[in-house]
Amino acid sequence: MTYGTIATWRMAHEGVIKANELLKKQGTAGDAVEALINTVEAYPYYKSVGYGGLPNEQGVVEMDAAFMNGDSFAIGAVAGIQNVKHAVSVARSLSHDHFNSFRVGSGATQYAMQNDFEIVNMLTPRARKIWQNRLKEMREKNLNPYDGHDTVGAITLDLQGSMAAATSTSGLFMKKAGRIGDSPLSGSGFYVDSEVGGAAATGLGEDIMKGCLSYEIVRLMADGKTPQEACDQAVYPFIEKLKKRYGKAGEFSLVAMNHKGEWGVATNVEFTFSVGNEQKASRILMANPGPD
Ligand code: SD4
Repeated sequence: MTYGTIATWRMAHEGVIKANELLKKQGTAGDAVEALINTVEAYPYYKSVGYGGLPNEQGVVEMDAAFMNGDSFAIGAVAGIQNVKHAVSVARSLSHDHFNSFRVGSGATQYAMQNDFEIVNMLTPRARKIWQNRLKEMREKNLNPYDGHDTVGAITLDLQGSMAAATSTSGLFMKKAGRIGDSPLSGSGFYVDSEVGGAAATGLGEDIMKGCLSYEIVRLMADGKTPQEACDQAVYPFIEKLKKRYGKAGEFSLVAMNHKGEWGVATNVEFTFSVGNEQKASRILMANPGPD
């Protein structure tokens, strides 16, 4: 038995180190993935996740997050949640309920308040400044409002052979109020089955959800593909299909890990990610855009 972690973007690096420490000491995949995402959520300088995340066009930080247990398939998710420091922990807590396990907007925030999750104003002075500057720039230059967006998505494997997946994001900067991306959607933003493996996504949610790409990667791994083969076969043909039928495709980056700790990545942008395992607590790697 081995353990391992893979997570999207450079911002996950410190969280991957933390997850790896837990996994090494027999921690569970669920605890490790939550600790990883919490680390990213708490860091105010990451502009697309948790505290310090950039707001919607009205200046409100609305976050999406999810948690999945690869043994039981239990899923918890929140979308458009406000004023909650650790959206992924709320999602994990919801995953213990059979009913009402995906909550949006005020219902999600209410649940967090009733269950003593940390409530804070998520709009930091820095994020407010960036939002104000962007509003001004948009007025002056007639720009597309959307600019900059990333999700932390992670898969963990523990020494007992259990796996977990989780995501957290403030979504698209300058999104419309109530807009929700792929990150809280099972099968699109994330999926994990401990007997097979898991996958998680970052990129343009509106396009990622058209292909249910996280589920597709896990399905291909179940068919015997390596994580890299599964990523290649799920992601690149779908991007081509989208371009052909829809005329364009947004940004896609997916990471995957199987139940043996092997991993794979597919992306159509320059993409950094972090991998941890028994050999090394965390390695930051870069993937270049794949087949065009
Ligand atoms: C979303 N997938 O809300 C997220 C944002 C993201 O890189 O990951 N961008 O659509």
